[in-house]
Amino acid sequence: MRRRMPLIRPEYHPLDRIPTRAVLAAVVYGGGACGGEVLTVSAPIPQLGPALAEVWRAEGAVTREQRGDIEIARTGDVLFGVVRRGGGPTAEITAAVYDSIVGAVRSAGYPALWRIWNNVGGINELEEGMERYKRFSAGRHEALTRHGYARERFPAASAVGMTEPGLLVYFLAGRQEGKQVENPRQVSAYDYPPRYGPRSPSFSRATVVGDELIFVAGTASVVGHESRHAGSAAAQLEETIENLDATLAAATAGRKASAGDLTVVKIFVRPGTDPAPVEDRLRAVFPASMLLEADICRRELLLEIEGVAVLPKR
Ligand code: 3EB
Repeated sequence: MRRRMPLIRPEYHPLDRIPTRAVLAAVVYGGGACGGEVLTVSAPIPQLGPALAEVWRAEGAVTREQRGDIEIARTGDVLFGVVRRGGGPTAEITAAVYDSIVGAVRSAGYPALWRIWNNVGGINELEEGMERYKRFSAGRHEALTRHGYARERFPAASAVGMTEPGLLVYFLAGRQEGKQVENPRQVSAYDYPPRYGPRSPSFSRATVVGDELIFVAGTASVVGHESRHAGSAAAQLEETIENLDATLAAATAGRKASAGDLTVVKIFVRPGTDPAPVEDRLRAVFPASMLLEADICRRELLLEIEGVAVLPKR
């Protein structure tokens, strides 16, 4: 029995062997990407392990185009976009970037935002007395809600630092709506109290697309709305795995997916946190993962994990 190809399928490949056929786009972390046949995002986030590229495979002809400041590659079903902005007042540049994203996906006919990756330079630094992540959150909230993307339509997302200033955002959108999923162990990020910023973070814990693709947001050691296990990477890892399990269980009612079902797992470790004590556990749960070094949006969080589950079609 042949399994039908999902709308899109993410894979990791060694950096020097990125395929070019049936590829929508690729993301190279830590530098080394160059232009070419395939839309390739170079994300300035160092990898700690063997250099891998994230490759988004899709069937059908790929169209490449520019809409405003968004660079796009799309098939008939799925749109991958990327936008980069230098430094500037973070709330304002974030709102402008999100205005562009919404404008591009709507005008191209792929209005369903599935998954957004946000890389924010100096994410934990103060900008005029307020942490940059909070300013980013405010700008994102302002733009998304103004365009009618609110609460249940917020996409799964992640927001981590990068080694260059400014904002780098890449995303997947589609013609068909995804179903946003929350984690019963956590307060929805869009309901976080104001201590985490004047506007709560506008993202969902996961987006399920077509019953087979689950985009799991950046997940950390947060229970309710509070960070747990400050100072212990090992304890934060266990809490994070429980959160991934809970989100995947909620996303797959009855099918019982769990953290071990994730592919293209990215493990972000805060600079200065030694990954050695958690490496065995990471390898056991996430055998084919990418280990990266990046600031995470709350200072006390030492690691954050994300991934995509591709389930067999029913
Ligand atoms: C958390 O659970 C941890 O602002 O887009 C995770 C994933 C986190 C996405 C975002 C933030 C974001 O609140 C931080």
